[in-house]
Amino acid sequence: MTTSRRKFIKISALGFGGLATSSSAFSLFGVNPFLDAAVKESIARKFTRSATYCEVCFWKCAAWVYTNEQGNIEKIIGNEEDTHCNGRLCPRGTGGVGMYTDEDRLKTPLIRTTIDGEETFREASWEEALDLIASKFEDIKDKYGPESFALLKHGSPGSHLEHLFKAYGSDTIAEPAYAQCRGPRETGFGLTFGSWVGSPEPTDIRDTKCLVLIGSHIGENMHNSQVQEMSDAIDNGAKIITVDPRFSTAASKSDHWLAIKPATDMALLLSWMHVLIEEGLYNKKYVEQYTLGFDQLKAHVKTFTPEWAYGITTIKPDEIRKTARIMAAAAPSVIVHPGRHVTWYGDDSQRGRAVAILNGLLGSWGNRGGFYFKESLKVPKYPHPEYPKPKWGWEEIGEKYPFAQMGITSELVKATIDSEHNEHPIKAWMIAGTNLVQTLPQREKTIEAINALDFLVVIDTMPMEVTGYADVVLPECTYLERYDGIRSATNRTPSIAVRIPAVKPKYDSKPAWWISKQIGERIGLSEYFNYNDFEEVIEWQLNKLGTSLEEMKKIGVKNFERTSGPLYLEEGQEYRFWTPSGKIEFYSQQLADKGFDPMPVYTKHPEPPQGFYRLNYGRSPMHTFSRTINNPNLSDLKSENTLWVNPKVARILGLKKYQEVWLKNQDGIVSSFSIKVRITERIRWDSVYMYHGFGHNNKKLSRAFGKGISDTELISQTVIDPLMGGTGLRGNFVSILTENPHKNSEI
Ligand SMILES: Nc1nc2c(c(=O)[nH]1)N[C@H]1C(S)=C(S)[C@@H](COP(=O)(O)OP(=O)(O)OC[C@H]3O[C@@H](n4cnc5c(=O)[nH]c(N)nc54)[C@H](O)[C@@H]3O)O[C@H]1N2
Ligand SMILES: Nc1nc2c(c(=O)[nH]1)N[C@H]1C(S)=C(S)[C@@H](COP(=O)(O)OP(=O)(O)OC[C@H]3O[C@@H](n4cnc5c(=O)[nH]c(N)nc54)[C@H](O)[C@@H]3O)O[C@H]1N2
Ligand code: SF4
Ligand SMILES: [Mo]
Repeated sequence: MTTSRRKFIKISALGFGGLATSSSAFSLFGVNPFLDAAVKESIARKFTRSATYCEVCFWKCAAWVYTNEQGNIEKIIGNEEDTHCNGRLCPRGTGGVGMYTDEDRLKTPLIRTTIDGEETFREASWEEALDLIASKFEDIKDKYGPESFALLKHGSPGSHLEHLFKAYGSDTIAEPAYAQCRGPRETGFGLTFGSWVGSPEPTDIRDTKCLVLIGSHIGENMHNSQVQEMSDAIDNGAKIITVDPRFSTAASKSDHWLAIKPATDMALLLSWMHVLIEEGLYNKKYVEQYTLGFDQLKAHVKTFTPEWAYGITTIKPDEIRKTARIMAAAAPSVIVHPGRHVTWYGDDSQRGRAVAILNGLLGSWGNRGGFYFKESLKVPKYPHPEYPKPKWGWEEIGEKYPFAQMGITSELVKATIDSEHNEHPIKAWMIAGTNLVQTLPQREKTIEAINALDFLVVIDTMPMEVTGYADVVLPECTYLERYDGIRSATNRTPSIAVRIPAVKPKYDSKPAWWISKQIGERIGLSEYFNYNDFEEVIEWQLNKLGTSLEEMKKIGVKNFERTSGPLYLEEGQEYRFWTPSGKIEFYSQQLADKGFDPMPVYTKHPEPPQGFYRLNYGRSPMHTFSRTINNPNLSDLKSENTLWVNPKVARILGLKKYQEVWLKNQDGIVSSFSIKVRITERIRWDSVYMYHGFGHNNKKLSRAFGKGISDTELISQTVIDPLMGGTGLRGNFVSILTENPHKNSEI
């Protein structure tokens, strides 16, 4: 069985970097060609290796960068001691060197200027650009207060700039990795178990007997150790149940693929609970000892029979019963995966609750093969004066979402547009490491907000869409050219990893820590940046952790013993969860008190109108969002996305394989570019599917410009999660145009 599953992914294009074929179920992972000791030795002679952790996505695998005698980067390979990668990087991580070599990179600071009535950028010195930014920090503070300067960020540069903003007096900070990504599951699991899921998810996939994936498309979603563990679990005979309207890679490796009708997962989850309870299959001892509200839950799900769910989800009652029994048989070594990008339909925190409750019924939290108790090391804070207390921050902005735990990007956007009439006016943004134009739904709102700003500074490595809107653009050097904060990993065992520059910054680019310090010093915050080089900060922190920079340069990763106790609950162990009741809360009084459903309910979501298809999207295994599409190594592997169309739809519309089409959404928004049709049974007839991140419209991206369609530009409708403010992105519908709608216009 495993052999035929293995065959499914045929990746032939992994030519660069000397990747060999993998023996794992997911053949996308390169076997590390350096594992052989002899090869290792020869490398040691010719190459210098520097420790880093990868910034191509946010899994942060620890790696070694090999530079040759000329100082050029030859290879990046995984650090064998690292729990995030076990010595193997995903194709994106191996191709990370392309971030460094990309000749389209931002090369100098740029300042917006007007020449002959036309707005353009002119090159500037760091001195001039930083002086200008510093003066804007002062202006905003004098006129409105520091709170009116917002930071929108993602990834490593974010933490350096967060320090600057907090020292300056602003906590108006947000990132799309919350309200457009995993926020709702954190709220759902937080309300149920009292703890966030966090990253990496503490899913004990390695030892599981049954893995249930609700949407999450591990294998295309290339979060490294998770893919590796899933592959091992398959080899060890674990049952895989995948719920996805699309035949994903994970579905192809599953024992049960439930091809659910989109937007109906809640009905399936409730029905699974019904079966577990009615058939007495739930984990009785666990439920008795650790949970609260079982009787209410039992009454609540009484009518949610598989027959009821069949009418909603199109999944046969038999299949629902059978899969519930498989989970119960594996329990507690079973994982109903929390998912990660979960901002789908607006009731996402409640779907997160349903997933959490199901895990509670099965007793998987705190048990081998379910969810382990994670542990990480606290990196001591480098000494600095206390931050001033802002008068307001992200919590006060916009609509109130009582269970939001981080800044909500979309509320920040709204508050910026309306800043004239707002008691919390947002007048300036700094954007670092997030391409908001390709990332936030309702693009016209993002642009409206940008237009309403007094000042916008963007810190990026590439001339991405968002840089085009800036008043000042600052080129950051890539992760391969800089120090960054210590990576403290949350895992079965704690570990730390360091990022040491492997090469000198190309062009006139600089690291974010340096940018923060330079701005800080210009605005009277020198005492918050009491070091000459970030190396000193790391050295100080590493000494406190009982190691040194010298040691870490040699080993890259240091693993520590656990100190918080065992990975799992002992049989019958007393345990207090971090919820108000100390129990796993099936019934949530916190929700009831705030006027929300205390237990999840199914609500019907809109369906595609006649002639329209639901816009479904996901991850390209070879890319990370929009950030790698121009990467010379990775664009070679996948240069454009395609539109997955069911053969039935192709027949009705007369579409041919690879035909070029355009899309128009329910609000009349037409895609800027075309996309080629891929006719496949793997997508339902009511939806179309594409990889996210393509369709770049900045001409400065020589490889990525105009390649494929951006799903983001077609997402003009969102449904907001009333618990935490996440934006549900999957309620948009498109029609397929076969004639070029831009024939008479120029883009
Ligand atoms: N290669 C690669 N890997 C990545 C990333 C990347 O950019 N590239 N990004 C990382 C990040 S930040 C995140 S958040 C994760 C996201 O990865 P996941 O959390 O796995 O993302 P999802 O959106 O849950 O999964 C997309 C899948 O949901 C299915 N789907 C669509 N609608 C429905 C529905 O109504 N019901 C169900 N059950 N399924 C549905 C789609 O068909 C698709 O297969 O990926 C991470 N991994
Ligand atoms: N339509 C749609 N929207 C989505 C999603 C989707 O699937 N579809 N996914 C959502 C999810 S799950 C997430 S997490 C978000 C992610 O969205 P973003 O955080 O915006 O991710 P990217 O698109 O990769 O943009 C990252 C930016 O950082 C820049 N960058 C890369 N490395 C560095 C660096 O070292 N320093 C600096 N300063 N900049 C750097 C890149 O050039 C790029 O401009 O998007 C969300 N939005
Ligand atoms: S999963 Fe891949 S891209 Fe992400 S950090 Fe690891 S190697 Fe880099
Ligand atoms: Mo994400």
